[in-house]
Amino acid sequence: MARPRGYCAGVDRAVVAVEKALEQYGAPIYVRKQIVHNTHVVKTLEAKGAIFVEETEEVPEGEIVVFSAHGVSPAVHAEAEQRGLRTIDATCPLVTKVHNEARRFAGQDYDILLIGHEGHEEVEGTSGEAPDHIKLVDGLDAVDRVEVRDPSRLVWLSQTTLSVDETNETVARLKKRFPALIDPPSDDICYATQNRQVAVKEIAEECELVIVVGSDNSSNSKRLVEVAKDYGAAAAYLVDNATFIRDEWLDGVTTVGVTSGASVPEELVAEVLAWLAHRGFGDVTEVEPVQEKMRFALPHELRKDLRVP
Ligand code: 0CH
Ligand code: SF4
Repeated sequence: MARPRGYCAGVDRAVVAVEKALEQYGAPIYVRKQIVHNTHVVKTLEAKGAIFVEETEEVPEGEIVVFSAHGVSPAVHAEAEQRGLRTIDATCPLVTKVHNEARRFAGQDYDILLIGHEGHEEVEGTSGEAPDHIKLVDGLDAVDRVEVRDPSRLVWLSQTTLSVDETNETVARLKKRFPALIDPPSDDICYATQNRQVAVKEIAEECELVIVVGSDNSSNSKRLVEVAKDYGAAAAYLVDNATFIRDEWLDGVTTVGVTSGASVPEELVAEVLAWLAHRGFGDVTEVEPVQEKMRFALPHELRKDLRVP
């Protein structure tokens, strides 16, 4: 077992924000996009009265809408205001930090090379802060294609949930092409993404199989599968829950590694452990190379209304 794994502070805050909003204001509470990229979390909140929508235009006027942990562009805030919606912004503070960096550098007329995955909600939100200044760099191959206005006034920023190693490679290649490229003031790949990668690296080499619990659309969970393979796991698979594990994956295996993405509730990991124990893999050791203690306060729009904040 790799530790840290599972919920990060930003996911915990976002999920609790929806739960508290349901308790405080009553159902329905609308949520724009999946609050975090986890099927089980979304289904559980739906059962409690949350309604997930793709865009704010689907939310009836005057209702409450929660923005997901991945963040939204200023245009989405403006649309919500225009429609008279009450908003609770569950954007992780570490995503907001990247938005602030983007605004600041764009204000100084830098072009910003944003390393991230095309179409990912976080990238759409961050890009929306300064669409004229931000160019997306999606992977190593995109480095040679990106066009900038002035190569002497360039900074790179990134999505918070990328592979640290792959991003370092992309930055190295960008710097070859643009020697004046400057680094962000602090890491954009967040502490939780980094720590989960450090922990899976520690166990990967000893494992013939690594099971990563997480949903298909979860960037940070998918990166854990890649990192496990890069660091010596013979095989690594992403599973939404224990029912997706196949018996044949255990053929010839003596040691299994288990971890989970930042949007994954621990109960899903417990079910995977039970599945493994049932098949003779009941002797569990936890490896914890980094200790995590981060916590974030709930969104202020909600805190002010809570009787016991
Ligand atoms: O890893 P991604 O960004 O796809 O999102 P997730 O699985 O919901 O994990 C939480 C990260 C939220 C924003 O950084
Ligand atoms: Fe925040 Fe990082 Fe968690 Fe994303 S993965 S919600 S940036 S702490």
